[in-house]
Amino acid sequence: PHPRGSRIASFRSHTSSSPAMMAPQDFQTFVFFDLETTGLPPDRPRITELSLFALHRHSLLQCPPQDAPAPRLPRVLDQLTLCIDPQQPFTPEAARITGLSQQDLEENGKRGLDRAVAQALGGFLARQAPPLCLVAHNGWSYDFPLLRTELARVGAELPPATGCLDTLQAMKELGLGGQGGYSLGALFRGLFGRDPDGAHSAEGDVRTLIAIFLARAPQLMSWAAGKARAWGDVTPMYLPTTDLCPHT
Ligand code: DCM
Ligand code: MG
Ligand code: MG
Repeated sequence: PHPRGSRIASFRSHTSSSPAMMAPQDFQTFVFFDLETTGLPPDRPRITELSLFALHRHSLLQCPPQDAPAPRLPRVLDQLTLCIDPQQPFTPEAARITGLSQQDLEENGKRGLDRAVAQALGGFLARQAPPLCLVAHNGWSYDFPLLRTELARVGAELPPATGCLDTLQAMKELGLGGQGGYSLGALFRGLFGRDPDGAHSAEGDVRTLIAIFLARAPQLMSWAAGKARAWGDVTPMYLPTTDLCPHT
């Protein structure tokens, strides 16, 4: 039933009412992910790096208490990290915080976000025990809409019933913020008393997100069971105006 890899028919919701909510369910796999990009939404950003770590609920619930200052990730996890030529310049701020540049990606022979990326992503997700929930910090406002835009560009889609959990939203609603607020860095500092490693690298941010999630796993997983949204209800960040021809 999953139209993986098929062309997108439309962006309409697959549910007729209550577009933000899915039927409550216990997700088996949580796929933590983060995107690095060329800029912020008004810049119509392109993806420059993506990282996904898939963890089964078994590991998320069995993980021993995290001892500051060295969070340990569960032993059993799958990960996929890719660098991507955005085919457009970075904003100065995006280049500064990520340490990437279009020239650097080009010189390393990186290719654009093509169908091979969509297929790798689809294959990675298909290996995980369903049902799946994607997890991203500020995901509803940034990572999910942008990934949908970029997949649309190459005529690819994810299964519409895939769950989407925004940990920024969840932590706010659950009142789980640190003293410095709800940013990834502030939440990590509140728990572990130091800055996270690898900030603004996709893999670094995912590792930080998992460390935070593990400290609150039962609460966040039950929040996800009732409040995750469906991938099919994610509105793309913007619609690509060019590059829609399947030349890749
Ligand atoms: N970003 C930006 N300017 C900021 C924060 C983020 O342009 N002040 C863009 C570039 C990052 C992307 O958002 O690659 C994702 O942010 P983060 O590294 O927090 O995941
Ligand atoms: Mg991010
Ligand atoms: Mg990041």
